[in-house]
Amino acid sequence: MKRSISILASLLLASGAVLASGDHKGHSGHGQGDKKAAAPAAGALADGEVRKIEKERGRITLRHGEIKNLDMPPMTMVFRVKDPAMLDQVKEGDKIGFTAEKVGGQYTVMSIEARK
Ligand SMILES: [Cu+2]
Repeated sequence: MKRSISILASLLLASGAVLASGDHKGHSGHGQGDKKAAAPAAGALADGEVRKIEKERGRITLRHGEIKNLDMPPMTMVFRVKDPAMLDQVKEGDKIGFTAEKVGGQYTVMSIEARK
């Protein structure tokens, strides 16, 4: 009895391994159609909270979470904004999702999405 159980277990393990590799293959084949896999870092929104807005200078101070594409840990800092008009969408204290890139050596907010 014990013996047949262990045979069954090894059969299950073997079929599990086959299933896992088949699944993996399927994923790499789907790569292009999967939006999240296609845009690993640049498209990911970072979390932020607006601390200060300086529209005339095109700047925003954010308390932000990790920014993966910039390899930046959470902190509060000043960003430039790509377009000062973006600052009309938000006010101090707002929670936002945003994307940032280093443009001309300066950290620049490229997009802002208000969060409720
Ligand atoms: Cu930062």
